Amino acid sequence: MAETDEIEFEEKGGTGFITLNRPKALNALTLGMIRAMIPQLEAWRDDKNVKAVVITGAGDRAFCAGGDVRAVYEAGRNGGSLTKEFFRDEYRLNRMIHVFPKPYVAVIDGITMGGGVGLSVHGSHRVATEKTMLAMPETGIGLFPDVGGTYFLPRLPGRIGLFLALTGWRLDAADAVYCGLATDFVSSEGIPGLVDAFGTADWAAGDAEALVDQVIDEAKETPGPSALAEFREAIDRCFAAPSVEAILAALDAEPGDWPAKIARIIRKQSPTSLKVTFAQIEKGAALDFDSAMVEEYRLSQAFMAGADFYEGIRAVLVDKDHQPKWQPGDLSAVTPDMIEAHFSPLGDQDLTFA
Ligand code: QUE
Repeated sequence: MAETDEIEFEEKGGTGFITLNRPKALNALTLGMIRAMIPQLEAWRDDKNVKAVVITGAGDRAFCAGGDVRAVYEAGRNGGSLTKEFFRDEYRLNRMIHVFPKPYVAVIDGITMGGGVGLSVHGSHRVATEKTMLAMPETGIGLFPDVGGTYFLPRLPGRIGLFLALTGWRLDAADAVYCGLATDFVSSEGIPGLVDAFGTADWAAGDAEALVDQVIDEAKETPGPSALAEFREAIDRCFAAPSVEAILAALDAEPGDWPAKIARIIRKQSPTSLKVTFAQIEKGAALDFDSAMVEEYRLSQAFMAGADFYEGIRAVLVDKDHQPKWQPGDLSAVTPDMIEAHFSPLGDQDLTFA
């Protein structure tokens, strides 16, 4: 039994079911949920009677809206240890999903942001629905796209990863499948049937991976055309520029309403977040998964020591005025030394994997 009712685990017919159970908070991920999920995944990994894991969110709005950044914000203001512990254990959980040896199916039937992407994208299967709204919006709260973003964003097609990272652009199911962030589309109405099918599957029939593919294939539909695909050429052109400033100049020079809208969005984000994120995604292309997570932990601790995360959470989640006053307020004031300092090793505080 888990010690928290914020997350539920159930084993049924060879499948381990995880339910994120904070529907009023859009299933935002708490340290307690992370700490309950890690040993449960270890147990299911080692239990030969468990053939696959399925993770869903309770309620009808969200898979998972992100990490419980409000609690991290409170800890950071009060000298609490959650600023260290939350990211450490969250990234360890992301890695555990990445190396999980059995099918891991995330049903992203609703809002899936930040930490929610980290609970889904590293698994073998991500099922999107018409309610899916997927984003990495961290530059808008003075943070950076973590939970493995260092690894998965540079590996998306073309320059889409950097585009998502700098803008926090919201993807629908068709966009998410187009990018590869989702693997399949099933209508929301078909989800209960899909989940039931995992609980009643005949795993004796053979290979678990093949059976999971077959269960999903029987439920899947086509998500329709991706709106993002239409802007792919402009994204690849503009986001290939060699700096955040150069990307903005390229967007300003591009004809049409869409590039202007994208430039407006980027100009609202934290300048520090933008420049560190640009460097993060560039460096991440060459990093293996574990090195990417070690680097992310360094970044998380640098952001906890800065100002913009607290201002971002204040503006977006506490006061909800959506008028953050970033420090510095201009891209030109964020120097190369300031950016590089975010990547400094933490010595005996560096992230390790037990
Ligand atoms: C960026 C984010 C998050 C966000 C909004 C952003 C995030 C997050 C939440 C969130 C939303 C609703 C809740 C909650 C948290 O919002 O990570 O507890 O009820 O968790 O712009 O990264």
